[in-house]
Amino acid sequence: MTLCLIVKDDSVLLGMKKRGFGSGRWNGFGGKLHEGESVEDAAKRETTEECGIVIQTMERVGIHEFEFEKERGAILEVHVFRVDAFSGEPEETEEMRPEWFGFSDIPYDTMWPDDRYWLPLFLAGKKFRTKFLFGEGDNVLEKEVSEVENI
Ligand code: 95L
Repeated sequence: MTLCLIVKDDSVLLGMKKRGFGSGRWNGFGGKLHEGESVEDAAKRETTEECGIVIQTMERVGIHEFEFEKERGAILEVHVFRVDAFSGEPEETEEMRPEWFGFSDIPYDTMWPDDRYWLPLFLAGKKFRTKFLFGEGDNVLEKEVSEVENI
């Protein structure tokens, strides 16, 4: 899976997910890979589908291993990209309502509960690897967050 965080000056673009997985939360953009598709292509495709932005350049800055207690053993691998050049203006779609948030104004209380542990590293320009185990209500039961030189 892919997760794109679009950065402009000291703000990041998040989307309020209107339906499906993660709805009611401010998410990054992205999703599952189609068959035969690279992670980069999937990241670009999903971002355009979800908010109209066309990615020009991006860098892979993190990788998450997410596991859910009710489905132990199945690891969801999520590649995180920082997007620093793009074209187009964010537009609302059936899936997402995009909005810019200043780095010091991130709505952690309305985001996936893991975000508060790694998004500060992202915003500081660091690279990272994480593992999270989620329980009931996507509570964080276990976490490992490390800053790395190379991803
Ligand atoms: N900005 N963060 C996200 O969009 C995000 C964060 N954590 C997650 C954990 C599990 C999952 F399935 C999805 C996400 C997720 N989209």
